[in-house]
Order: sequence, then structure tokens, then C-alpha cells
Amino acid sequence: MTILKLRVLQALTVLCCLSLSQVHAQTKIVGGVKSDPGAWPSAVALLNKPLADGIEAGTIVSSLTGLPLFLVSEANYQSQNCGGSLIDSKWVLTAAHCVVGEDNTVIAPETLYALVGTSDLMSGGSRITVKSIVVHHAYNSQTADSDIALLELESSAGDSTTDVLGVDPAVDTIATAIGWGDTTADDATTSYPADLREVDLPVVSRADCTNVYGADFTNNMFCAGYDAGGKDSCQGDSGGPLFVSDGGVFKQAGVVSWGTGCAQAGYYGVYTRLSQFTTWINTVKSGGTYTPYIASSISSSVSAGGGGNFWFGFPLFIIMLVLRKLIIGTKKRN
Ligand code: 4AZ
Repeated sequence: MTILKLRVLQALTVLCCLSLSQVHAQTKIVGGVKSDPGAWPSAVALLNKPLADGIEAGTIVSSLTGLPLFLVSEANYQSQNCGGSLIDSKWVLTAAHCVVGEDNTVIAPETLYALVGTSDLMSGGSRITVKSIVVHHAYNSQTADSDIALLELESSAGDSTTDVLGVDPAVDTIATAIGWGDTTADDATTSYPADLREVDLPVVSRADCTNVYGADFTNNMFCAGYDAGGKDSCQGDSGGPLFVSDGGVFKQAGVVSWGTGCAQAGYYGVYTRLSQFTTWINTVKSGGTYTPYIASSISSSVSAGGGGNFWFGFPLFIIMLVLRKLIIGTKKRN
């Protein structure tokens, strides 16, 4: 490889760095606000572990520029793909669609980190590895029915847990969705924040939600949001909690699941209806006997995707791998 080619690669790397820092600067859920640090201590970010580790190693392009492309702190940001909530010191509640792959099989627990104890993906918190994943046996990846899963942590994440509300919140109750998901409503652009964001959304009647989604809206879901749009959860918020105040204490009523677009007029966000799953949650976390999830053979495409920063970070990761291969390959030939 000529010096010139090397220089071009170096320039490309610098451009990558610049575009990354620009994305990070747009730290602004759709129509929400940045949460106060510590406001939602049960919030969990799910990270793709291979990606987080690969980036953190910082070796991918260091042979090119002498500088690691990614700062260690950026690894959490780049690899975040779903949300979750700590419901017990060793259990994270999330959406089934965050941990079930295209082929309907459950991802390996070793491919996940639960990042707990920080609202900022760029600093603080602890990454905890996942021991086992329990997907609800009735989860259907084609319809997103029963979109709920529990992650058993390898070690305790402390006691900043949230209780699950055992009943349906009343219609028009103001609920709060939180997450590190896309802040833009349109499909053409994405902007993922490093800081946790929150948005207040009214709980929608079952009749109104059925009017919008018809038979896609099942008994294991509920809707929240505005007919006029503008405020919603979005890609990357999936698996995260929707809270309601129960006598001044926030409790989790829903899990971010799916919706048509984000914050579009005429379409609400759809949440897993936790009142239907309290017995299942208690059985699983107390080590009781539950029905296993069996991957069906029907091929699926879930409209509610994990999304998130992962889809930003992954292509870059691949580019870096290719660049690295080019360099190392050349060195070997010399
Ligand atoms: C998703 O794809 C997703 N507007 C999450 C939430 C909503 C839509 C899509 C709700 O993860």
C-alpha cells in the first residue's frame, strides 16, 4: 500500500471521527426533554456486547492513525439498541423483540450488557453481563403480541428498582416514557441522544386504539400518545419503561413495543400491557416454573425493531474492520 493510500485512509478515519462528534452534539424520545440525571434510577440501556467490547478495545484503527477512533465512553453510545428497567436487583424487564432475532430464536445472553446506574451513555454506570433470557411463551414476533422478556443478571445491579403497576392506568392518565431512542419523527433522519430523555403521554382508551390499529391491537397491549402526534417513543426506546404515578410513586405500566412511525398524527405508541403479566413476572423472578418460549418456524419481520444507536454504530464498525484488514493484509505482504 502506498503512502498516498495510507493518507487517504487516515483522512477517511478523521472524517468518520468528525461526523461522529457532530451526531453526538445533537443531543436532543420525540417531543420530549432531557431527564434530570438520577430521575429514573431504574432505567437500563441494553448494549450489544461484542460491539461495545470491540469499540472499547480501541485497537480497530489505532494502527492507522495512532489514535483510537472511538473514545471508551462512546462504546456505550454506539452499541445501545434497546431500553429496559430494573425490576429487581438481578432482573431487567424489556421487550421480547429486543432479544428475539429474525429467525425467532432468542439471542445468546453473552451478547448483551445491561448498563445500569447512569442516564448518560457517555459516562458513569456499570455494565452487567446477562446470565439468562426468559421470553414470554406467547410472544409472537409477527404481531408483537406479548412483547415481554426478562433478563437475569450475572450480578446484582443494586436496589434502584421500579415496581410494576398491577392494574391498567386509567384513560387520560399522564404516563412518562423514557429512553435513548431516536428523537426525530420522520423516517428519513435519525438522531440518537447520549442523555436519557422523557416524554409525557396520555393513556389512550382501548376503543380509540382499536380504531387506529384494528386487530393488530391485542388484549396484551395498550396505547399512549396524542391523536395530533408530536410526542411519542421511537426506535431505540423499545424495551424501556412507561411509568405512571401511583400516589406519588412512579410505577411501570408498560414496555415500549411498537407503533406506526413515531409521533405521527393519527397513530399512538403501543406498549406491552403489564397488568396482564404481573403473575408471569413474579413467577420468573422468584425462580418458579414457567412455560418456555419455543421459537416458531414461521419466518417473521417485526415492525417494531430494536433500532437505536446500534444501527448507526454497526456499519461503521464493519467499515473499520475492512480498513483494518486492508492495512494488516498489506503489512503481511511486505
Ligand atoms: C421501534 O421500532 C418503535 N412510536 C418503538 C416505539 C414506537 C414505534 C417504533 C412507538 O422500536
